[in-house]
Amino acid sequence: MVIEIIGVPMDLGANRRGTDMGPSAIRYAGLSKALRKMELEVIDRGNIEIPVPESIKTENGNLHFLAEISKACEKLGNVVGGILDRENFPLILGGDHSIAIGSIMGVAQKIPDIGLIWFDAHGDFNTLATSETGNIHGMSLAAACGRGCSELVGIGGFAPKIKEKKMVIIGVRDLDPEEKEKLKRSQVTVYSMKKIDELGIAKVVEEAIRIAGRDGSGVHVSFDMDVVDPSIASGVGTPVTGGLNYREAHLALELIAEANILKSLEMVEVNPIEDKGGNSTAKLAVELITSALGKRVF
Ligand code: HAR
Ligand code: MN
Ligand code: MN
Repeated sequence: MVIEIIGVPMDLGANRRGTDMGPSAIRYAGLSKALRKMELEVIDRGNIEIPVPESIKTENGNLHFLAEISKACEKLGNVVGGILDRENFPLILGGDHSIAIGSIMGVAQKIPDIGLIWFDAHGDFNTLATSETGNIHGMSLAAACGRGCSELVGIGGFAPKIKEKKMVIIGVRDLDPEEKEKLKRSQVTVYSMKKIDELGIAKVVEEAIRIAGRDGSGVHVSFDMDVVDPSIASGVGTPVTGGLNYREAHLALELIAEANILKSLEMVEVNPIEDKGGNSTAKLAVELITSALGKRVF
């Protein structure tokens, strides 16, 4: 399998700087080397060009940096589509989670009926009407469902990108009040941390694979590093206590690898500025990527 890496140094969708350095941090943590050690072929396509926030003069008041994010997502979607056309595997490095709109555009364009497994402490199910921040990284899953403003929803010229019935969120523990209600009324399947505590991560992921992977069209995994507990992943933009532990995070991705359903993967929200342990969050991201791509101890 040939892995094509594409970095998206995006922080326009979040309220603090730093996730723009995520792709560098993950590369610096030894990503290519780790993948080549697994005998995977790796092509690094570099980064999508993203404007620096301080250089943007007129900013959309309600949806922060809407025009710039839409444009970047469209570009990313086309790059991801190209990787799939070459029958290679897209590995997308974020960047804040707004980039998922672009990743999903690219995958859904090439693989109709793709499923989605979304690991996150958050729901990212806001729209302008419900968001308390105006930050687009809190709206990207909703946009992929066809919910929200037309600029985001219509990226790539089609909507919804994926059917809600084939979307699963794992690890949620921080939802805004209206976001929660909207998510409850949707057809997205949500496994909160409470559910993981009750059922165990293996059972939850097994169910997620069944739901997102039904009809055999494969899944895209969008992995927000803040799903992992901040005690081992401090370098994220919006940490929330009570997340996945080290083995739960690995096992989730190991089970997905074993199921042979993974069509593309993105790792987002690594913010090395916030990291309390050197570059430990990016290092964990590299390890988790190897698990998702099939690294086996035995
Ligand atoms: N729900 C909040 C908002 O809409 C927090 C956004 C989430 N932050 C993320 N995304 N890292 O998962 O602004
Ligand atoms: Mn997120
Ligand atoms: Mn999050």
